[in-house]
Amino acid sequence: MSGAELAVNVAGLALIAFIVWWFWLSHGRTERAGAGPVEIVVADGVYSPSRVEVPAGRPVVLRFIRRDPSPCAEKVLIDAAGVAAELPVGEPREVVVTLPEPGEYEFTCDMRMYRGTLVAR
Ligand SMILES: [Cu+2]
Repeated sequence: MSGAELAVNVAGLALIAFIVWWFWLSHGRTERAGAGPVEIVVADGVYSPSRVEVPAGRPVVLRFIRRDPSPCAEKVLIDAAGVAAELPVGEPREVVVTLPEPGEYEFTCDMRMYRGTLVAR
């Protein structure tokens, strides 16, 4: 293998590592609800954070910030909490959620392309 080929391979591996990090790891963080609202950005097909820990049995404010103008992102559904909210583009929309029982609850867009999890503890 020549030096040039080696450099190309190393660059390729670095690119793959970056893509893996970007698509899976950078968006896969968990956020724990504190005193204030939990901000969830809706962009590029993912909720960030996509896992949010909330206290069970207490109301929590989720502040959705939609950056994705595509119709796919226009609604957020949290079935377990009876929430179906329209999200305006670029304007924060707060949703109050109370999950009575500990457990994991999904939140999604209308088409279930955007997916996130609320972890009630
Ligand atoms: Cu969608």
